Amino acid sequence: MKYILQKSDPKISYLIAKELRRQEEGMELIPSENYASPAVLEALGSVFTNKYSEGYPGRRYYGGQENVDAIENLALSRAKKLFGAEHCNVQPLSGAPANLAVYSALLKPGDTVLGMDLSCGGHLTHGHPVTLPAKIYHFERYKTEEDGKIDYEKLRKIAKKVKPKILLAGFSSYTRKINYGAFKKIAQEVGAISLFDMAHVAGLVAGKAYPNPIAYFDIVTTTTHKSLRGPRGGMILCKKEFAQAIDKAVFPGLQGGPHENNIASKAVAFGEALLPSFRVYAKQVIVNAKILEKEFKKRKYHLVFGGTDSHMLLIDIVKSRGLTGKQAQDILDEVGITLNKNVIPYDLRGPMDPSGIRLGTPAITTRGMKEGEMKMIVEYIDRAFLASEKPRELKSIRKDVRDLCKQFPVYKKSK
Ligand code: DSN
Repeated sequence: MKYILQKSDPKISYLIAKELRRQEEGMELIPSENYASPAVLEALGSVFTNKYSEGYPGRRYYGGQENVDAIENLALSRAKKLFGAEHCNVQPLSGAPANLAVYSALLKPGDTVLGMDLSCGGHLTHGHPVTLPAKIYHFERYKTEEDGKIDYEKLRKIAKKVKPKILLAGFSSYTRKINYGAFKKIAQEVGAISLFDMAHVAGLVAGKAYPNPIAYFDIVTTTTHKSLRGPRGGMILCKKEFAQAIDKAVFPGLQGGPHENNIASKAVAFGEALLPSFRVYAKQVIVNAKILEKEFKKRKYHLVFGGTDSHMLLIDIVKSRGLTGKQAQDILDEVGITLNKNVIPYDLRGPMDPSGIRLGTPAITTRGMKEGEMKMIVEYIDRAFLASEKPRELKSIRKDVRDLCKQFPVYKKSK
């Protein structure tokens, strides 16, 4: 890639080049990360960043909107086609603002939301006490069982007891499929609005490799990066009856001028996700995750929730290798493998040094890695844990990782 910045701001240019090198030479296993295409990046860096466009297509507060409206309409129609949604809002700046917009559209302060506990795979924005929504609304939580499954009868009982206004499904470290039909039934039974946060699996849904939640939930939120491989951003899909409340909550409720450069970039990513090649990609993401599962199991690693149905694995690394999550993450950082420490259900350790590590396959699959490479990655990871006190061995694994990554260039191939 060529940077004009090289001359105008060499310090920033240097750091961008260094980050590009880190991404090219490192094995990216953080399950919420991916490599956006050069086309997605080009749209993101386009002149749409210069434009103010408060409002929605055809109803803006500033002039000069003919191109902005066309871009936003394209993003909306592509997103609706991709997921089969009745209504879409592409303006949320990211996943947290998208979820906050839904809460503020549908709830009064003090109203109850029933969502999954963070340690059992939920997400901070699903009502963790440290977040703003938790200070405004009342969050109740359901947990997973010892075997990693959700007990829907138990969930039904909790829902009947706490009478949520919103029944929330979705996760950031839960690795199993959930029963959409059961959620829908429970929501209907207790008169709740059903919400699914599909941020982690949106790309898999778009690629038809994972069940589509749209028909089951009143509202679906997502980020557009992660497995969907777009720019960093958020999106809300919903039934028509909620459209007006959602749109009002996003603007003017929570946000000002939408980031139309980001929306242009989302439109490009949705266009890419509509191509047949994206289906091949999404399928391979899951195939790769299943190979990781198999290889880790072969080496007697303890997989939380018993394994995976998606792109992501959660490993109890204390039980597996006697390391804490932070120790494991730090060792792998040394050899150029990036993943994240993560809490596990009923974790006795804190979030800064929990008992688990979380990893996934969206980014390495974008690079073109397949079954054979997955086996090598698990071998490198296991070797690194065994060699944690041996700097020379770690150095040699770092070289192996770099050599493998070099065979699967991300951006350099498009030179
Ligand atoms: N930070 C994201 C993740 O890693 O899952 C969720 O917001």
